[in-house]
Amino acid sequence: MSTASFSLTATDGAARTGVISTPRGEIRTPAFMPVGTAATVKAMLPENVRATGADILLGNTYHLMLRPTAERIARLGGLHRFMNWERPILTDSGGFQVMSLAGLRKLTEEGVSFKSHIDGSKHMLSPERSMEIQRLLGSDIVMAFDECPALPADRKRIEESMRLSMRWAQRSRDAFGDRPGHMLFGIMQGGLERDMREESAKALTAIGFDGYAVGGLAVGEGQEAMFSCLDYAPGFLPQDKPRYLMGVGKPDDIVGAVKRGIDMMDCVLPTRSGRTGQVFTRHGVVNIKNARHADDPRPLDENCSCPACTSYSRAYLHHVFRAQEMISGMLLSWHNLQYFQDIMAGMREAIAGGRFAEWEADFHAGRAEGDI
Ligand code: PRF
Ligand code: ZN
Repeated sequence: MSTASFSLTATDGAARTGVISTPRGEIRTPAFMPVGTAATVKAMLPENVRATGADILLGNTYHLMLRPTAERIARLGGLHRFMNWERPILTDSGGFQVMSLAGLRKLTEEGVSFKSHIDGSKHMLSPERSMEIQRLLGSDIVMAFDECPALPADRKRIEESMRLSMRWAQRSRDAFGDRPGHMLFGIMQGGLERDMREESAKALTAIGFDGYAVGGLAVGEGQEAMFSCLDYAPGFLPQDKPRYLMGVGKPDDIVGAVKRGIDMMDCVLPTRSGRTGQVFTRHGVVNIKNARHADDPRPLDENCSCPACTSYSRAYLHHVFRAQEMISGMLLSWHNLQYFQDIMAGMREAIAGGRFAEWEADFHAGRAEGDI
């Protein structure tokens, strides 16, 4: 019987590096998970996502239950085979996407009913239904079903929502059952209230999960407030289990989160920005649509190993973006994913060598604030 486990290999200050072992492969941490919402990392072939260094992708219960449905994916052999990605997949549980995307929602103790943003059809999600969908998909890392209030929110709203999420966490644990080789992660809530974060962490650790997410951040509070929360929140969680910061972030958010003890992250930023012409480089953000790139024969980033940088000029990337050619989204998504994975690899190596502070100083040096 194969199982999944986490082992820490080194720490440097609060930063950690380690490996999550699953039957579908190892996840080196700190890990960045590219987002494959609709059973595809947009504009990328799975083998090319792997080539950037990704060990794991994120999928979404909400989108897949609506289209093409979890039952259809199960009949077709599960999400891994369906999308041709045989390595680990983490799936989000759906509640967060219902709140941000669905029309007409109704929240009760039982769960949430809502109308599809695609065709207006009626659906419901509960802890039990979310666990069933994530099992049908064949997810390796299943997320508990939670509710995440937008910030700012008053203390009373944060408290009630967090306690509901903790009751749902227990129901998620009960419904998930015992599935060797698959992990179930709990999700901490509690907004920016320190005592709520502590209460949430205690509730989750009492239930017992294979990993713990910090939810409810990057929802409008700003980087400074998020970092203040991350100065204490990871410390409330068990040392020996992975910690996942959901939906984060920009390169400097990711570095600041790892510095504070986060092991895993996901964000649409590298792929979404790739499709809108925003490119992340070690010198700062490049907007490829800017006219000053039109005659520029230089690569985007001379130090990057991706095809956009090794085989094309800024002038070409500017041209195909302006002409709305499909290759534009492909090349820029690839570059951004490569850049994010290079940051993760750099941090893993620096933490292992006890050089995280030097690495971080290097990362911040030579980065411009605005567009470059
Ligand atoms: N909960 C879940 N998914 C999420 C979040 C959350 O709080 C966030 C918050 N940044 C992103 N994705 N289930
Ligand atoms: Zn590149």
